[in-house]
Amino acid sequence: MTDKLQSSLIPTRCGRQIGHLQLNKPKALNALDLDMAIAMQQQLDAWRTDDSVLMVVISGSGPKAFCAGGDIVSMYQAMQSAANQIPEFIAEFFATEYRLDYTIHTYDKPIIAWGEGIVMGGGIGLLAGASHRLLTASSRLAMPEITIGLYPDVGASYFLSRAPGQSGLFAGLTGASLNAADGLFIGLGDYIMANEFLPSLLQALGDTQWQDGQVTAQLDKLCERYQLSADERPEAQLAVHQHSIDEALQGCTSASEAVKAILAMPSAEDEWLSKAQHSLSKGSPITMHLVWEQTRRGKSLSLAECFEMELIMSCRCAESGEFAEGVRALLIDKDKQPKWRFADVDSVTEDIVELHFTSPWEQSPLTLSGE
Ligand code: QUE
Repeated sequence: MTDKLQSSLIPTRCGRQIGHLQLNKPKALNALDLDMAIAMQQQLDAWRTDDSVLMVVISGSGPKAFCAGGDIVSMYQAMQSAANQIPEFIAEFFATEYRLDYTIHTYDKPIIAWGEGIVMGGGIGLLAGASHRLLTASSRLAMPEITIGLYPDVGASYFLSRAPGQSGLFAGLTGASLNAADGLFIGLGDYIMANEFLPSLLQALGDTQWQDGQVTAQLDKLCERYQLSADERPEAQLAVHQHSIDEALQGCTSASEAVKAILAMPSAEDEWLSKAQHSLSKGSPITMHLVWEQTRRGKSLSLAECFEMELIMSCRCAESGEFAEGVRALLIDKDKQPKWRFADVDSVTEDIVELHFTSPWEQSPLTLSGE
């Protein structure tokens, strides 16, 4: 086990235990690297068959972030040393990450995800599949990959395509920042708690007399009891824009139309919408097409099929150079002036988009649908 992932067992009054996994790289906002993902998978696999473990809690170290995403700096280095190829490290990282996310979605014991602070990209992947997703007043959820020439992965093809109305397409295209109320609205959260409530929650979990066959019902009750009341919750931003988002995007038949429709929404004195439009306007034109296409295709795919599709898409983004250029501009050189491969959404050709959905392998490194 790596010290970047802390694993502990909390005793309960009934003699059983609660597994606690803590992402422990607070200076990097707990960004998930390959070692951490492997360690999490191993621990979840072990606890799955351990009858003494009732449930699992996943949290991040410190109040600032649950998890800000994947370790894109390591991925950048791998892409640098293998231009125009799919680096082995990239395929391994994404396959490991998506298998872990899928394990969380399909785990047969409750998993509590403590989504305090920043939850972006890969952090959303750890949150989305948990059975009890706790957000707080400080939660900031986003799928901002359009900024780095990637696209919303970690199962977003599944959950964004099933979000209310056109909100999933909007969130994926703009990387919009969502608070806890928005998180509940879009289906990425279940309860809103007070900031820094985690130690009290762990205490309450240990103090509970858990009954066989009643654990989930007892846990639901406990979360309900401690959630913030309606007047203590942050104000929803996405929900108040829902009508105009749906109106703008309804009837769009292409990525190009969708992008133009969002950019044409009136946003004077609307800071949230202006910011979302700005991120979209600076984002990767290839990503715009990928988001359109993944939310279209994702609707009729199973969760396992979405992860398998995303592994192909992510590896193609690494191969094309678009992903490396986005990371370079944001985190390496920090010039924030990415030189995207295409000038605008209309210049991206159909065959380029299609390539992102075409497997480079005879046999995929990730097969979940047959399991
Ligand atoms: C868009 C993104 C990511 C991002 C910033 C964006 C992302 C990601 C990180 C990140 C943050 C902190 C770290 C780190 C990575 O930032 O996916 O290693 O320490 O992982 O605008 O998609």
